[in-house]
Amino acid sequence: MKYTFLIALILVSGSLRAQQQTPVTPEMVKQEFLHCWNAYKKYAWGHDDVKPLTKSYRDWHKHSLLMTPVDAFDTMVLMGLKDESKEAKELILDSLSFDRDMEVQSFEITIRLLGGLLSAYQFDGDKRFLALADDLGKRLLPVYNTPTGMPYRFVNLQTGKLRDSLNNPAEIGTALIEFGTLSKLTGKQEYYDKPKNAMVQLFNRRSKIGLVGSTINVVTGEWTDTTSYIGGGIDSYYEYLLKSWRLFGDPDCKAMWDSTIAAVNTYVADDRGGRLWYGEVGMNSGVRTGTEFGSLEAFFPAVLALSGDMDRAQKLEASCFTMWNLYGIEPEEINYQTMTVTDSVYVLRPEIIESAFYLKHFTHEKEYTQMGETFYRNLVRYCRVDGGYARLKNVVTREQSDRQDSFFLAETLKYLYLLVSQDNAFDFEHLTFNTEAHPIRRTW
Ligand code: DMJ
Repeated sequence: MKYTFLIALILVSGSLRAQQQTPVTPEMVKQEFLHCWNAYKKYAWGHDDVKPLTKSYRDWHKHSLLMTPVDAFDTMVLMGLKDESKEAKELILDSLSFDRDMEVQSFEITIRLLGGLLSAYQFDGDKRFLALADDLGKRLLPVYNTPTGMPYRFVNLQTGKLRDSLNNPAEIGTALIEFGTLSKLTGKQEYYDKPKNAMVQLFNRRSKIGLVGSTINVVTGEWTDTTSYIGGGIDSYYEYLLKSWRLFGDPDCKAMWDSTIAAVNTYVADDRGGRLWYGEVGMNSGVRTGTEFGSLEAFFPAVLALSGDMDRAQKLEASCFTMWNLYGIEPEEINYQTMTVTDSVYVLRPEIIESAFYLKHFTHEKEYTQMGETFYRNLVRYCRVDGGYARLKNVVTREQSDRQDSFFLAETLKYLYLLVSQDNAFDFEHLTFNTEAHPIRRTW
């Protein structure tokens, strides 16, 4: 009896080890995507998101805007999931309407839906995707009607009523990839000019040392929070300066990026004991006010790599991976001075995986595929449930919560799939990903 137990134990631990060493394949990631899509179909069809624990659904507004199908469509195309992309396409074209009397957050709708519809159009060729994008663009455009040209945060899709003049750089400066593409595809110049002007207006309000703060009043143009950093609330402003140059070849964007990144690397970067981090500083003084860094900041190695700064990109991704490994899955935020967790949730974010994908693309180093294997295994282990993938309320206790954002299918699984795929599986050079991982091709 004793021996049988011992042998069983040896066999189980042997097979566990073998399992751990099995390479993670693109097919394995595809199966996880299908697991989520099938849960959406079963429990949330026609709604925005599936709720993975209660196996129900969540809508952002009083009418669904099909967040998950629109956000996930191009991932299906990239994964070669023909049946699934066909059913998502039918659902979108049959039932998505923006003629709704409801207020939406312009930033979220732009990156997820406008970006998703434009890449769907470019991949699929069906003009109805472009017509939907054009209709949405027209309804969002009133946000730019402010004295400064920087947008309000919320707009009613039917009435054009605006709300919330206190905005942040990310929500002000994250629209040119989507609206600029819409402009090129429809020939309507104002789609390019308004978001570009908003970026320029924001850049023009940088401090003497070249930094932006975190909250600005778009009516008066006054900063109401002068903390500068790279994380949520500013993050994709930096990303879009660089990527708009890459996608449109707009020299103003390149000049704004060059000056901004120099200031960020001078003041916000924090090299401590051989590790690179980016914390918080005052935008006017450059004096350090905080040493917090988190899962949103983990997008920065990708941007640094795309700009050609491989040294900082690799160093920063190594720091991000240390953060991930503190508890086997990354917390929302840590204090990198004390290496303690300051916000313990994990909301299925993609950024660290996105950065590993960019680094693997540029360096071809195995280290990044190996990181991908760790990400895959920990995600499956801690977040996978019958109804899809659940957020973690706490990365230390691993307690789950009932939400799966559409970016898990649009970004997290897409970047993971690309990370474990062959280097040449994807035409990286001719595509620019928006901040929600929707790949846009320069066809104009
Ligand atoms: C996504 O919606 C986008 O990547 C955005 O830029 C930041 N937050 C989420 C993912 O974490």
